[in-house]
Amino acid sequence: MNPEKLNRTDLEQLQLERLQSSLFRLDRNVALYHDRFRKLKIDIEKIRSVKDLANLPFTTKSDLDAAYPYGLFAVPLRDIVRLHTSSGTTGRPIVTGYTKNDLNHWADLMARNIKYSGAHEEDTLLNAFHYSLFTGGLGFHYGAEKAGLSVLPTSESGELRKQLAVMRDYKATILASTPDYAMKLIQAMKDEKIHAEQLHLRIGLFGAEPWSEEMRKLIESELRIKAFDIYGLSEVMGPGIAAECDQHCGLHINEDAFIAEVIDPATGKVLPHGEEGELVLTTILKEGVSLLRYRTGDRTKLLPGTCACGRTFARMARISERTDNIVIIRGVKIYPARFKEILSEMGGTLPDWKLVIENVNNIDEVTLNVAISDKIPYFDEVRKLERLKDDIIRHVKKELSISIKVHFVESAPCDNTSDSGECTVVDLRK
Ligand code: DLL
Repeated sequence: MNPEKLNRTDLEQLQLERLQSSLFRLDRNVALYHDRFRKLKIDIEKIRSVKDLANLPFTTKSDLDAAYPYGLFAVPLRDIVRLHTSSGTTGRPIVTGYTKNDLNHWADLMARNIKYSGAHEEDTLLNAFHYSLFTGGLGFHYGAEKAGLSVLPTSESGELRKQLAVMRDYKATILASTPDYAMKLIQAMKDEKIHAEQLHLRIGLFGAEPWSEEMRKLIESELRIKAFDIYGLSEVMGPGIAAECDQHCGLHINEDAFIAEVIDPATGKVLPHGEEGELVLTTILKEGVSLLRYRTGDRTKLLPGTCACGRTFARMARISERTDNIVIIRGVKIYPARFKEILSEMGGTLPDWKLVIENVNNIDEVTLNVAISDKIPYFDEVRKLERLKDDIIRHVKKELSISIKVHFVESAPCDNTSDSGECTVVDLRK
């Protein structure tokens, strides 16, 4: 049975069976869900159709945060074989765990999504997603191997020249990376006078951050490839939740593993296909950490109509933005409050600051403007200020894995400066 082409009735039957067993596991093994079902007087035996999902409670990022680190695990740690994390609402990450079965399913779903692009066993994929607690690196790695591709596990390296040499010499035909990293490689090609014809690329698989149609066209023409969007989030699994096929008419959701709903973020009401709102995902195959109606914070809509590729899985539009205040910089997800925490960790009274995120030549640039005042140590000594600047840059890099610029400015940089250090993030990319 190929679940990708099931008719709606059969697909919903498959989803219902998986949902029911997932609900029983959650009720039995996860205190948060067990207590919530009791409190809300929910009888999970009464879930008889996928539509009944709308009567069940949401899971939010704060639920995951409160359960740090293992409170939502549905199996004992001895059955967990891998852990990954994603950004939390506080300084603590969200931790997620996978059983052996989870890793097998994940690799299968990723292999499926990679093959949507036309990738096959003759292809060599250069994986420029970070190999780390982030799900991008290992998610693509095992998916590509399962699809029978040869994988170059380079990770996201700052040594762009070396990355390009590996790509060229080992004849990589597929690049997997954030769109931002692809733009950096394109810039490096210009600097090194490397032409797309000297490379062997034919496909690009991009995700982990929002990117536009305009950016797709640019990447496609500069690298002479076909570019595909892949979506996912670590709390739910990682990449491989939805991906574009060669029709490029939205991202097919892997509906044999996830049930997708789009809700009005203000009221929680389920919206019909075609209306934009917040994507909510329910996992129906996962064992380690299974989530019921998880509010992703991602804005999109489900697309009406069928896809010419013949797959019946529902399609969603590319993610337009977030419903919360998370900012995504080069694939790294950050709550603005983290900047405040980092600055306060550096000692002294909190300075007034403003974070400006710009897109310069399609590459994200981040500048922290800090007002010179007696709130910052050595505010009147240039040399020491320079050292402070370096310290902030280093500290942000260490804590958030992003490079920023720091500018000391004369006047208060914010409209809403206050003693609390609460200040604005100005995202000029929107
Ligand atoms: O970014 C997983 C991933 C890795 C997806 C590699 C695709 C490729 P997190 O770090 O947990 O996981 O971040 C998840 O990133 O909720 C979205 O806001 C954003 N995001 C992921 N993919 C896309 C995409 C990975 N294709 C968060 N377009 C999600 C727009 C995306 N935003």
